[in-house]
Amino acid sequence: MNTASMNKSQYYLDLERQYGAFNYKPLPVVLDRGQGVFLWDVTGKRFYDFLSAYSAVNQGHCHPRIVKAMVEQCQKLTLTSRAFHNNLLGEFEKYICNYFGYDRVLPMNTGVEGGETALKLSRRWGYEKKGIPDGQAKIIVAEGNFWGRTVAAISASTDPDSYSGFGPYLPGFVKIPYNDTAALAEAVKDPHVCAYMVEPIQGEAGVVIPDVGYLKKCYDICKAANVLFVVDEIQTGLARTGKMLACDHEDVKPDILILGKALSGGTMPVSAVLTSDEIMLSLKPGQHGSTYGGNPLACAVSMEALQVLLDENLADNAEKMGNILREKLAAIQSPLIQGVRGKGLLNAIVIKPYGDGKTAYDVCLALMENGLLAKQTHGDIIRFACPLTITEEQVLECCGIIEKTILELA
Ligand code: IF1
Repeated sequence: MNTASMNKSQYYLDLERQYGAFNYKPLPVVLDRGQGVFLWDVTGKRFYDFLSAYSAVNQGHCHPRIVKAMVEQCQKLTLTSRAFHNNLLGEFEKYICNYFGYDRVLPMNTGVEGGETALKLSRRWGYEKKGIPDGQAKIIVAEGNFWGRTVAAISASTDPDSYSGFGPYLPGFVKIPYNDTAALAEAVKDPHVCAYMVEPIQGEAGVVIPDVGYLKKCYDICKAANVLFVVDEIQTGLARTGKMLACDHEDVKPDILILGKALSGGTMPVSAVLTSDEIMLSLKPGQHGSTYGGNPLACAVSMEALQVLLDENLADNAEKMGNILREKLAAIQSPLIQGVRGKGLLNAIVIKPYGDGKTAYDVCLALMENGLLAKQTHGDIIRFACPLTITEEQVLECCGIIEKTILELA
């Protein structure tokens, strides 16, 4: 970044340094515009977005249809709270339940609120339907899981960066290895277990893909043991992996489905928990909720964001573009790249530390200089997750940028 650019950006960086919390270490780029697969910084430099705000911008930045829906609803009614009805919540509920084939939906805002909702529904079902003694319900989670930053979510975490220094933790989580059906089969024998909550692909862990058939086996094990199969599709869902849901690759239908992120096309926090009458109707008035949950603005935006996924065949595009991306990345001849993996447009490369201890973060800095934004996770892994609207020509250009950057480094 040249001096002029750095000075313009520095003003913003300094404000954050002066007034903000340092709970992230962002790349030194200050963005002020996004459209489709592109982002621009305050100096006018254009970047390909290869993070999509952690898969929240599947439909591309500021998608015109989603923005239009938002602007129109914004001028009518944005929030009523659930103390009163409004003319959009029922329409949204019917639309999304038919879209994914579930009886009922409970709308929330952030993804972690979706996870918390699923956890409470699972426990309530465990007490009322499975007969687990009150207060004794356990939920199985996989090592390497990430479903947010609340005390419950970090209590389920096996990543010290997520949980250390925030105790005491919520009891009732049983941690088993990911991609290990034998461990699950053993864990579900505990009669106090009400659910297994799992990601179809572990995003934060570094795009960890389980064996083919893992989800189906987990489903069967849970069914046989009268344990709910709860799937967190907040990052893998909504066409990201080449199917509408990652579970669709194995024709598995979770008992409880959790959605978030791209549910609003990257415009505002919207999450949703979908399940059956039996499970959802265990919640009685006043037992769960949120000020903004199911607000009319979120309903209008989400219906449009979901319709765009279908109308633009974004799952098929993710499948096709992901295959091209992985093929090109795997062909890069460099000792830096230790591996390429992914499904659809949720991909990652594993970078071998190089030079004088340079890591994946340094590769991200170099990619940024060459006009592509991506972020490392867990030190040596760079996640590549561009908007699903990307064209073949753009994918090829991005592969050229990645290859050029990698070859320049070593
Ligand atoms: C951060 C990670 C990704 C998620 C899954 C639930 C949530 C997330 C599978 C919670 C959120 C975000 C959170 C953000 C960075 C990002 C992230 F690196 F943290 F883990 F994507 F991989 N389930 N993931 O991925 O949704 O409450 O954030 O809306 O906290 O650093 P949220």
